[in-house]
Amino acid sequence: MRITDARVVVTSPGRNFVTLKLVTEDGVTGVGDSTLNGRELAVAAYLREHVVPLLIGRDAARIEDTWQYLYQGAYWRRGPVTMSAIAAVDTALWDIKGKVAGLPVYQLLGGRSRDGVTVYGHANGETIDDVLAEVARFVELGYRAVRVQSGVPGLAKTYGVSADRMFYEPADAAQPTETVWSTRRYLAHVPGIFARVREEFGTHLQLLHDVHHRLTPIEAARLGKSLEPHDLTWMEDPVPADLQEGFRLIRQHTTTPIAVGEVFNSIYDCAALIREQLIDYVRATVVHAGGITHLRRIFDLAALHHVRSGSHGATDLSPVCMAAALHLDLAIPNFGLQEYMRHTPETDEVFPHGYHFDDGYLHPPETPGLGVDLDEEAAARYLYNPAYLPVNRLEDGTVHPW
Ligand code: EZ4
Ligand code: CO
Repeated sequence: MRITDARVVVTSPGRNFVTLKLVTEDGVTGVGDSTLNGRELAVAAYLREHVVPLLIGRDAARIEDTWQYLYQGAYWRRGPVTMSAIAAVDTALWDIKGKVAGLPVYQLLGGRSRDGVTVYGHANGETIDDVLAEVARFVELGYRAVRVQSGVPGLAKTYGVSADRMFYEPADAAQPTETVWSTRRYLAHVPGIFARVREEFGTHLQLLHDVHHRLTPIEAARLGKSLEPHDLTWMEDPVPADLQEGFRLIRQHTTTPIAVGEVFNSIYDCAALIREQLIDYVRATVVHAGGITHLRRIFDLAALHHVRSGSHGATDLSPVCMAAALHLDLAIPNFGLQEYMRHTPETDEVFPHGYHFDDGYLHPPETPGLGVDLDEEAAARYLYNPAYLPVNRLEDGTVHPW
């Protein structure tokens, strides 16, 4: 079954997305997400100029072979642009295989290992009262796990705390917004927030916190220790994992579990972290880590070392990525949690999908393939709109050095 057409669609229904749609000679289609927040057009060009010409005429049934062909064949290995492009092809081929087999993709991955995929939502607020109200709202919606981010007194704007509660969007301007950071103010404030949240909501609710790579290892160790009484499910991205050995230092000092990996694009980004059991959750995703094929490889390595999955699922990961993630989450033995931020109605219109939220769980659809599509007519109505993530500076004006 040959691939006869491959279309790269850039659309901006509220935010930018890049999607690949493959078509086979017998008219079966498959979709894959390749959105790379703030660098979208680099991936679109990589696909259009360097991948699409290689796909036409290839056998759509050969998923692993195509992955190796694009990865080994590029010569230039890894990197977010390459791996997001390969991810889109891989995801679309799994979608096609499911449709041809008449099975949802999770069945091709070994079938379900659980009843539903536990997701966590984002409770953001400037003040403690805002935060408590937001956590309450997620609890009422049925969430079993909530990420808690708050404003920091003395800082004008904190990454992860949005003006628009329901559809949080950090890529907010055509020139990056500049924000000011203070580790002293942050470390002094965060533990008190979690003390209040635990007081109000008890011990059963799973709580998470995202540090967004802002600390050094010893500062992260101190934060982890100060959060131990509040029993977090994880402390996310305490330091950037460019320095994998930095996590050894954090581990020596705290039992607060650690999650990292939303910027990873390869198993080699986390091989040492996993083998040395320096983390508890790996947050790599279908779209940025080479598709279902490569992410499955990362999760299998993680399972050997008692590390769970905890995939990134912010709004810049399209419903195509979310659907693919849910099939994988449902099938693997070492699933931990899945991040879930609701998309806007405009995004949902462009990407009709059958996954649904119920009582704290997401469920992938039972339809063949991924159960998500790209409505190309609707997509054409939303033109690309340049938007960048903010740049962070210290109080003296230095660009945050890690
Ligand atoms: O910063 O998706 O855990 N979620 C996050 C997100 C990411 C954005 C980057 O594109 O940290 O808000
Ligand atoms: Co994060």
